[in-house]
Amino acid sequence: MTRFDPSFLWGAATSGYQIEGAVTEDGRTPSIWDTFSATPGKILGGDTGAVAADHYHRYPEDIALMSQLGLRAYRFSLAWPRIQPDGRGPANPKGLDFYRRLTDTLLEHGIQPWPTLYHWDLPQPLEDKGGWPARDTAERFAEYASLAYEALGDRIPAWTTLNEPWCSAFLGYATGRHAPGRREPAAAVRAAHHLLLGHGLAAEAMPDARVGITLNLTHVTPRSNDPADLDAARRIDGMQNRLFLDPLLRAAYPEDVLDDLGDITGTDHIRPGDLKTIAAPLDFLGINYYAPMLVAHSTEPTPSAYVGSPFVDIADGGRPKTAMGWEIDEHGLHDLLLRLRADYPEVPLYVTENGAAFDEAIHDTARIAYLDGHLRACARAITQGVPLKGYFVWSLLDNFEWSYGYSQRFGIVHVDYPTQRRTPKDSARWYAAVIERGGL
Ligand code: IFM
Repeated sequence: MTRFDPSFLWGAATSGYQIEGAVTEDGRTPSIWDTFSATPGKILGGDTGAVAADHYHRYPEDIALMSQLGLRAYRFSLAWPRIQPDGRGPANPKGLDFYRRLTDTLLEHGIQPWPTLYHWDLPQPLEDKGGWPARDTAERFAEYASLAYEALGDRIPAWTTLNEPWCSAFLGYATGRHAPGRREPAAAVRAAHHLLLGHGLAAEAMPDARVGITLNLTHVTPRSNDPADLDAARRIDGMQNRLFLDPLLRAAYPEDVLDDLGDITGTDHIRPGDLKTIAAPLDFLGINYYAPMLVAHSTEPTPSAYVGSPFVDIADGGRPKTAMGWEIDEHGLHDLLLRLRADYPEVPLYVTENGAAFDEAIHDTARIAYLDGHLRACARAITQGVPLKGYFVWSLLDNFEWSYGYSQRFGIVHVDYPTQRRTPKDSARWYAAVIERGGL
């Protein structure tokens, strides 16, 4: 049997806009995702998060389910527009009350609450003032963090500032695939910096808290040893991984990436002292891993999220794929974990998301195989000295998968949206057994 240490933290993850619904209740105001999903043509099928999995009302039932599955931790996100509806100023007591009830119920069931402060739902008034490309948003984020920390700090064992700032910056402001849907490469690069700065300022605003950040990282391989392919892979690794890891863990942006981006935006938005703020010691690093990337040089320019690197092609590695079209390769997770250990100062690691969408309803054997493979990859990395302390499956519930609407189901628990009935899939039962025996 592949065993994990008894202290290994077994969890599942969700996020606010993807499951809560109740978007106009108790003083919540629109976020950029409400605006974006109300814009025709942005979301498959015209879906929105207005009702989602109705978790805002059904959280007691959902927590009872988590308890039956034996989860030790639950990763969720706080909706900024519930807590601070204008994105500035005083907290909305009703918004905080919801998260107090949620965290208290989790604690009553012996489940650690792991909130993320920002999982993409920027209050619309802040986007109207410039969004993440504007430096002020980083300051506002720290103010919001301090309100959340003041209200909930006594019951939270670990805070995550941001989820996947790469997506917020480059899908939100470069490709426009995500809210707010802007296509402004230079703004995207500034957004990336201000997100990191917001992380650092928020950490400062939560003294004594255990604080980490979650990045969506990948393992990048060049398609060949041809110098052009090697350069393409360097660029993608730079934009996807090192643009975030280096400032956080080495207090410096990678020079080669700054060079790649030089013509796009320059570095004036990076002020003296910013990198010191960003690189304040992390209590943990969260890793969201789904798929590896095989990268090749392309002779034709292709617009993509990889601002400054148009001549790259994300190649098909020929492996089986999930319903999202993402290649399945657990070795990528193993190699990524070892790379983090080799290239960066040691910091406790958590896989804060890993999972897959498949077109299977309840008998989800493909998901079980995916999770089993990736957990084995984690176990191998741990035996090789990687300080991996926990794993959160994405996702607890089927939910609103952003621009794909409800067409993609990542949950280990099936949600029948018309009735909101929850049914644990085979993978949920399998995961519960893994947790109970502490291994595979
Ligand atoms: O659903 C998302 C989540 O919000 C962030 N990480 C990736 C997941 C699957 O696409």
